[in-house]
Amino acid sequence: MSAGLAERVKALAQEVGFDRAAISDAQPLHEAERRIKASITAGYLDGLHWFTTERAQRATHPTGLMPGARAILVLSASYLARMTPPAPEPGRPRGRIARYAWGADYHDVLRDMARALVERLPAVAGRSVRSRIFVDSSPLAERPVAQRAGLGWFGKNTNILLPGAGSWSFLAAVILDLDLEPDQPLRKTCGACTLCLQACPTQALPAAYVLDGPKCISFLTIELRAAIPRALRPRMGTWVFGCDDCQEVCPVNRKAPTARLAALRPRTVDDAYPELLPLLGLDAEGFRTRYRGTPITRPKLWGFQRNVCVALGNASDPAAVPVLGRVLADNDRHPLVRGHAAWALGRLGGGAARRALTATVSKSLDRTIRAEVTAALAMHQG
Ligand code: B12
Repeated sequence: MSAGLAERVKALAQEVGFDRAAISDAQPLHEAERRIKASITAGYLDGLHWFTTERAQRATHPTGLMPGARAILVLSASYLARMTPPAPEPGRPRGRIARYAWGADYHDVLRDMARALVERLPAVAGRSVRSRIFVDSSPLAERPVAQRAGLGWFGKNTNILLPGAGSWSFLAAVILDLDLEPDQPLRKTCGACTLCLQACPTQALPAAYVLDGPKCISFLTIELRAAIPRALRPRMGTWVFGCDDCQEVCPVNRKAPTARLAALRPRTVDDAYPELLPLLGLDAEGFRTRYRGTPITRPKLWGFQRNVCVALGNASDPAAVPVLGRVLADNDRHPLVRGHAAWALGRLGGGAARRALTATVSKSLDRTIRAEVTAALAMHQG
């Protein structure tokens, strides 16, 4: 077991751009396996069709992910950027994008750094090194392994909090066939603080360390490939991609320093607080051009515009009414975008919104759009 080699590997991680590095052994993560399987049973991972008990098993058994695994190098990179929201301007409502998606796609940025690290490992170890890189896309329970390596502790909002840096950090891991001295888990906890549990607008944190995924705004705006449940829409505020509500209230996060990786920073104010109405004008090509290389392409154009409609419903700006009316009437649009435009018209209220909704009643409409129009008209009456 080499402590000196562990320190040299961690120093290399910083040289290639990671902020922090810590080492875990490659033993199974039994506690995480139990908790993740309990989450699946409770329905907290519903909607993520790939998140099966088989995946939970694999994600918590590092030697199954790389035979011969001896240690796991766990890495972090801060994505905390600061951007002051522009003053509200009537007629130009804006939405919000979660901080982690303000800049380039972190999968690419962190994977490139991890590859650079792996390439230099043989020179540091004095022999060839077998390794496997994990940046979210492949199954490894990254948060539990980061906790075991002492990189941070589990916050009650389920995110890993790093001492002095909070949770505004991505995680990555490299399984290695090197014998490296493991670090010890931290003794820190969130104490009696429950601010994050109270702050979640959709009550997606039913208890400390438990996330009810199907209620999480991050899930609803990024992963859900269907209609957003109507009861949750009014609580989503103006988030159009991801959500930071449970992180923004965290006292540990208030003291965090900003990220050193320039690629993860926003270039313009619209990368963080996009003007909403122009987003409904994007076609597939315009969407790709604008968001290529960022995480925002994940929900596809229709999923993103579905979210934009909900945000417009919540933004209370009457300038949205004619635009939403045109979206609702447009046969070439995805039915879910049209349906959510109807909901937004119902939520905004007023004569013009009602006229836009009633104008569609006589038309032949997809069943799901018709149900949304009926529900939206009922909101006007209520
Ligand atoms: C699926 C997923 C999601 C789903 C979550 C579904 C769910 N119900 O968990 C959705 C889409 C909602 C999501 C949202 C977000 N995600 Co996400 N997500 C993942 C992913 C791919 C898997 C997470 C997972 O396995 N979830 C299943 C749950 C049950 O397991 P878990 O979270 O790992 O850990 C739980 C248990 O294992 C248990 N546990 C295990 N051992 C121990 C030990 C102790 C002592 C305790 C107390 C608890 C405990 O507690 C945890 C909470 O239940 C990871 C990447 C990865 N491969 O790990 C990123 C990841 C967790 N996400 C990340 C981020 C940044 C986010 C968002 C902040 C993005 C945003 N701003 O919108 C939000 C945060 C929402 C939140 N409060 O958690 C980061 C988190 C970084 C960090 N510092 O913690 C990760 C690690 C990606 C990365 N590589 O950086 N995400």
